[in-house]
Amino acid sequence: MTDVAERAAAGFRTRYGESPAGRWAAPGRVNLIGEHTDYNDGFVLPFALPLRTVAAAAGQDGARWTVWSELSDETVTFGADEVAEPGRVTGWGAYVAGVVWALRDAGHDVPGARLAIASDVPLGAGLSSSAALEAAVLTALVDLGGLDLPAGRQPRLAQRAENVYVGAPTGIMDQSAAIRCRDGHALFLDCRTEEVEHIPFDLHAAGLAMLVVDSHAPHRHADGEYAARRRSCEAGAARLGVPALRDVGIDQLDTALARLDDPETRRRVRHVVTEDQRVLDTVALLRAGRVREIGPLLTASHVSMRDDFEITVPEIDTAVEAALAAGALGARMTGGGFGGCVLALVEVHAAEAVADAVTAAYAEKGFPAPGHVTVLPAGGATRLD
Ligand code: GAF
Repeated sequence: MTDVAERAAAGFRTRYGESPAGRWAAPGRVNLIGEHTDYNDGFVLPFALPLRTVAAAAGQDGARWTVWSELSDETVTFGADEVAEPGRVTGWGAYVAGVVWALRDAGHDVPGARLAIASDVPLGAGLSSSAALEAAVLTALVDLGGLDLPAGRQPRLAQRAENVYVGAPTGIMDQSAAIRCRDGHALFLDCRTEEVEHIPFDLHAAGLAMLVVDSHAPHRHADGEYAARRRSCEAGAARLGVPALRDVGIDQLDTALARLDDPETRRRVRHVVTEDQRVLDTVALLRAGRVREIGPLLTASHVSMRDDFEITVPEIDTAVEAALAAGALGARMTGGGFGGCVLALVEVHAAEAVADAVTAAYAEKGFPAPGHVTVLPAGGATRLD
């Protein structure tokens, strides 16, 4: 297939009869570790994928936005009325309208624009295609309008587009990854302060590879279950009298759990508190250059998601178990859960064998074949030309 940036430019030329003023790219992400910790004010450690969404764009007069996407080969047009309040544009166009709405709501004078979108980030695989779209559009509009919005403030705005305009109650991880990640590094993000540290993550030098297995599991009730997990965490924090579960340290966990009568809330709290600690432990190992030692933390994260947070599904657990049995150093589901992808940290020479073992385990259980790819950490949103 043609390069994604070329497809965006070609789409722009076909749709609008001229060349774009520029092209902006933003990546999908995987989360190395730190799941469902972002909306608990905790820690996450995602890295950007070399799969990107590209917006080819140019200004147009007035408060008018026209967006074509190669995915549906549809054009969506909206104006000031549709971005006056959330929810007026629906479907994929809502992510674009949401960005315009959030910028205007924050007081920015958003330029009218024509956009053409192309993407290599698969939809529905838990690789954050929505944040990639938001980030590509946001950076395009910021540049076209010369808006005063530094990269550090962009994720919160893109998150508002998703939370308020689209109506999905996500945390800030995905938008931060799409905007702030750096090539060759994982992004250590404190979701309360939004401080970041770029942690070198040189798999190649360590003789390792990161295998991403797409479970191809249908997302079963993912939206409702995500919101339910969020409510449980908030209930747990309220019961413990802290602003967020991030405020419960690992050394206070046992005392905190003893104060919670509801076993389900106890399990949810235990996941978040231990997961925050696993992020900190992973960061410490990576800072010390001990990359292969993070494997057990990845696997422990998976067990916690499976048993305490209860967000895995049979296809995902099968992939993790098969990867570990075939020699992966660690494996875990990545992303919001109920489907999506599994990460397996493997020796470079073992990547194919581990992928084959997962495929064989799927066949044995009668699941549709999984997809797989090995990835290296890539950079965040950027202007291409
Ligand atoms: C989804 C959300 F969008 C993120 O904010 C995060 O909560 C993640 O699930 C779970 O870690 O990707």
